[in-house]
Amino acid sequence: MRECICLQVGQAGCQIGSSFWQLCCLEHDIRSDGMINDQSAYENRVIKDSIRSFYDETTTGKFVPRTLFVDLEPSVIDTIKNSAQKDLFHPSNMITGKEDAANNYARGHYTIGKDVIEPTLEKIRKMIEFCDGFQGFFFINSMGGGTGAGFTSLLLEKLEDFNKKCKLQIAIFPAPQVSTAVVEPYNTVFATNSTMETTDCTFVMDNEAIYNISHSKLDVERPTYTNLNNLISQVLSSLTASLRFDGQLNVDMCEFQTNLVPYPKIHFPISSLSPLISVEKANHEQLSSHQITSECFDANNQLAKCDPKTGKYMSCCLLYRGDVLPKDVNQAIAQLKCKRQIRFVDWCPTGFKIGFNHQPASVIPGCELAQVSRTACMLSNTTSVKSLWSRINHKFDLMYKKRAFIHWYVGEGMEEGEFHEARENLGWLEKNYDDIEGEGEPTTHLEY
Ligand SMILES: Nc1nc2c(ncn2[C@@H]2O[C@H](COP(=O)(O)OP(=O)(O)OP(=O)(O)O)[C@@H](O)[C@H]2O)c(=O)[nH]1
Ligand SMILES: [Mg+2]
Repeated sequence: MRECICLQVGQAGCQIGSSFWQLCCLEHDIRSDGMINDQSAYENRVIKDSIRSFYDETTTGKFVPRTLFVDLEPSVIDTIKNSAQKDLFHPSNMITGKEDAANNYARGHYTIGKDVIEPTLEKIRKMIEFCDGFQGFFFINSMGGGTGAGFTSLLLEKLEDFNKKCKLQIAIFPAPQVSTAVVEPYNTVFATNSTMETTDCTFVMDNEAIYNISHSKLDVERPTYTNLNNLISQVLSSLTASLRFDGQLNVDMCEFQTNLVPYPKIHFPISSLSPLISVEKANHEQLSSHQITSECFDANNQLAKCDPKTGKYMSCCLLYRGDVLPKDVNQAIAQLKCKRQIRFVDWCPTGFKIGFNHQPASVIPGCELAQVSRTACMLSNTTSVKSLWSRINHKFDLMYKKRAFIHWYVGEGMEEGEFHEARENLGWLEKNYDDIEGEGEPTTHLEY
């Protein structure tokens, strides 16, 4: 058995985690109390082993998500404890403190976070001990929140010391439409800087692009976090499907990293989904494998706001679900590779990584996204993501030039030098994407 552990940190992490597990349970036919719906299938051992990569099975036949919720304040986790999922998660896998990090990375990392880090690490150690063949972690957290950015960075640093297993991260980047604090650019720069060192691969989920998809493509007038989280969960579900279902070629978490990360620190793939159609429109459209493949390269289907036409792809993974034939996909890819608008670096491997899962993707009841018979999710490492870094760096600079809000961070144990260092590293990151696009090699600073 190759077990994964999901770690959801802070408000965004916990809320997205709750949505992801709802979707996961639907896909595996698990009820909100953790029991398999179709008990006869369960008794006849039709339930496949792979499900145990994400769930622990109790002696009474209950499937308990192998997951830990952590927040420095209790309200978000209390809401989950009182929701329809109240019997799903193990209560001792929900850790809360008394007081949040007040949007301050330094509070999450240096002061308030200190009280919660030991119980969290202790719990993680126990969860790993309970595994037969632990393979790695999935982190879910915001980069703009005090807990999501600061505490997650602390946790990742501490984990480095005792567990070298794979660390993948789903990182939520801030958007003006749903922003909660002016200092989010500071937190995001600190968290990204830390993540460059501590994770193997960080998937960029940009609330701005996700908000736009929800509004423009799915006709939600004023998207809420629930709407955004429905879309993020779809990516997470595709990303983990090969680990959760039997009979897949790709059964190892590290395979994503091997395929998507050409240099250790150039590890920030973006994702796209297709089709993105609302329930109302679904009856009028049935997209072919060729169309859904081609749409994955469209900026409007990306969960990150950047223009793929201005950059070059270094690598792509295409994950299909439902009624999709490999020969159709191969044909679609061959055609796309000839298109001038889609550019690749000279050394991009000729074959894309492709995954098939014959079970169609599910959608959470009430979700605005239509359930269709075939879908695709693309994960790609593209140099166009540099525009995201330059937007964040620019916002950071506007405040930092005036030394605005710095006292809040210094007051919580941070040194002013850390501002300079983190910003410099993000500058390097931006420059390295430029170098790669110009067909140079990244500078030594970003190599081992
Ligand atoms: N997609 C998505 N983004 C969220 C959600 N909740 C918060 N965010 C975003 O996350 C950032 C704020 O971080 P939070 O996760 O709320 O903060 P936190 O980690 O709880 O940290 P503190 O409350 O400061 O201790 C903002 O950019 C929000 O827009 C959510 O459920 N979904
Ligand atoms: Mg919070």
